[in-house]
Amino acid sequence: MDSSKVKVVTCIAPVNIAVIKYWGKSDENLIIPINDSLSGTLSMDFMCAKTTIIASPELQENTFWLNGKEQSFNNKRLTNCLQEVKRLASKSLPHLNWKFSIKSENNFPTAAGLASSAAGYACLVSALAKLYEIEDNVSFIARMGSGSACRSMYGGWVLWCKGSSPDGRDSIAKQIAPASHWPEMRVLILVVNDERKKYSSTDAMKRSVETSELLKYRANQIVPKMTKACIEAIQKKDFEIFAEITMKESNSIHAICQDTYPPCVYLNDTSHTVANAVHAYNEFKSSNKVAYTYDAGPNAVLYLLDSSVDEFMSVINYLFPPQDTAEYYKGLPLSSNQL
Ligand code: 2P0
Repeated sequence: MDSSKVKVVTCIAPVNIAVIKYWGKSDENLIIPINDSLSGTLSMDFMCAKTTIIASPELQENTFWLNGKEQSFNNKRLTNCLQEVKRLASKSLPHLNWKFSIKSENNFPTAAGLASSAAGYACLVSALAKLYEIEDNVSFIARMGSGSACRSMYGGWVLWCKGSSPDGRDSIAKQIAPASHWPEMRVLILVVNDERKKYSSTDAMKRSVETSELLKYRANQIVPKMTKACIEAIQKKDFEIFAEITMKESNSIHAICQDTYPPCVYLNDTSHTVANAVHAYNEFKSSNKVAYTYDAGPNAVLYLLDSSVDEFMSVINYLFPPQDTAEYYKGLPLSSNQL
């Protein structure tokens, strides 16, 4: 291939783990959430998505490969992201209308409730923005690929404001504190099950919006207070309050999942054993030393400070001896990088 007729960009993007959860949309097409959410972005050294885009006038068609399997380009979310990125790009770019090949890979299980779509779309949109030389904040475009992806566009502690504009232009993510603000913070991921989840979070949250009366109360009454308190706890580095909010928030969305009809149950006995162990450990220590949170799957994500990692790991090893199916990634730090 003639090198003047080819453009290649590669990006990597991290996973984020919400402490205030996104659950429910007010606009399914634009992916506008019914509540704000707040997350920590993990360091890219451990779990990330990697995307390479090759653009050339010599390519005959657009192609998209995810983890070695070709995907259809006929996907509304992908088309929406592409359309928005191209709208922001300078019309004079010579490669604006070249065809391209996208290759994306995750170095961790895909669609197993480990935020793979967040890292995946954050990475794809960052790569497209780089390809088309866009400098603006493109978190609202990542959001159109997968809601939680907008939070993976920043490192550290990130707030996704639901916004109020009907076109979703102000439904964007912003960093509230870099990872360096709370460098002792660690995340422990206990992989209870790495199979694809039973119900996609997209379908499940739609069903919750349609059938759960509790969801309205959660979105309007609970989340605004929790979000404000959680931001304050992060700013003050108050782990006691941070942990309580994180666990209550996780319990809140799983209560909503139970209230959804028919219910979408993600947690299993192992998930409950881990949550019980966290409460027992915190009680033994007379303060919150560990916080659990669960997304759309049974895998436990634990937030804890560096000083608690070794001791709590020994509790986990006691409960789940290493030959058991539960695996863990030890004490992941947060990332401070902005993509
Ligand atoms: C979160 N989750 O805040 C919540 C908690 C799962 C449980 O964001 O439909 O894959 O693509 O916008 O982003 C998962 O939702 O859903 C998610 P779509 P997404 O992390």
